[in-house]
Amino acid sequence: MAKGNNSEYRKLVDKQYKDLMKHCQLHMEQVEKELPEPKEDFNELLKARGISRRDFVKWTSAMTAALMLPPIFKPLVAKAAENFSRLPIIWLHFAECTGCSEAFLRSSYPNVDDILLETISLEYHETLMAASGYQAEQNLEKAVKDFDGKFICVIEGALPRGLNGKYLTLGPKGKTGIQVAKEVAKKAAAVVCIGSCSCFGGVQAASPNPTDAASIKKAIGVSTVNIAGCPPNAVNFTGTVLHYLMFGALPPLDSLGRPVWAYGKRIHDYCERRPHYDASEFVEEWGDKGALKGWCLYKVGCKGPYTYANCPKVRFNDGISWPVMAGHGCIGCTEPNFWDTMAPLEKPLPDKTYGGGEKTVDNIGIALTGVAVAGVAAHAVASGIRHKGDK
Ligand code: FSX
Ligand code: SF4
Ligand code: F3S
Repeated sequence: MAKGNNSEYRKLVDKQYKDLMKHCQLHMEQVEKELPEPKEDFNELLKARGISRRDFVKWTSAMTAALMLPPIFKPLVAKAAENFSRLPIIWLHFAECTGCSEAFLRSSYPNVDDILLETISLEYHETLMAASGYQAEQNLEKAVKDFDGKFICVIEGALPRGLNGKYLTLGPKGKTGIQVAKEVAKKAAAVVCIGSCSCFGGVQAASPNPTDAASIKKAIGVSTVNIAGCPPNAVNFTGTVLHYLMFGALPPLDSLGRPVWAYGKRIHDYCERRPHYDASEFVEEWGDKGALKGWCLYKVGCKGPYTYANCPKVRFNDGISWPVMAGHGCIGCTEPNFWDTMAPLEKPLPDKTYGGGEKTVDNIGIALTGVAVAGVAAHAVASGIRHKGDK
């Protein structure tokens, strides 16, 4: 490209980022006017938990980059973190193991993401709240009414559709999960599914699926943002909420409703064992010489070549490790129907799956990338975000 064209292009991009920043600043001013005051001062909380200003600045840089924003957005990411606890959240549980909430709540020492999750304004969360029975139901009804059109509905767990939804009933009035999900979702600004059960059906929907369990989208017909994983990484949830707070819009999603910033690449593309895959150095059985040397786990069933997620980049347990680093192959837990489609979990998929075996792994990746990218939704507005007063 000619030099002149380059500088024109640069000017255009700079202008677009400046406009986006302006939009973001105006939106956050509105958030500060419209949403309740934060219950605790975020900066005080960081200090009390021993997180230095330097650590927070480091976290801000990492989160800005993870959200695919240029560094000029760092102060805005920091501001959104300060406002995190203003956003009202109603957190519903259906057919699941509660591993997702557990994964979010348990950490050996607090980092910034943990503190964000601790301060989150949970208007209703069945596992954590003290209320039960009628009182719990009243709390839910009140929260939906008070924050109509402004709250985020977070859902863990699939919805059983068999017996007219009666495999799963809740509360003293014996409402089905489907009824509760419909009532709450229609008043929410956005529905965020946490974990592969609510995103895609998960283990409940695995064959033979006796309760006819399904994802929230399939069961009640709403658009959902899918933070996939069994359990998912807390960072993928906090980043998505920060994006919403900053822009009043959800981040771009792939064809399966997963935020592209977190699920846009394959495990296989980021994996630290990848050089061994390329050199055909494989673990052949558990505990062999290759296992001791940290070779590729493809032949003992790693499904990293078929799986979209950022696990190698963000890792789990305060960034300490992730499944492949710990020595087991990825089981594909961020993909739909992985219990059925990725089985057997400790063997490579048969050659006919995706049209080929080991030799065609990279072609599979290219084909899957095509599918994911083709479905990237234009932007948040198209993702079903609703503001009060919108029709
Ligand atoms: Fe499912 Fe989450 Fe796996 Fe468990 O709530 S995604 S079974 S970790 O707990 O829903
Ligand atoms: Fe890593 Fe698995 Fe790919 Fe091997 S097959 S490089 S272990 S993701
Ligand atoms: Fe799941 Fe594979 Fe990550 S099993 S946690 S997507 S490494």
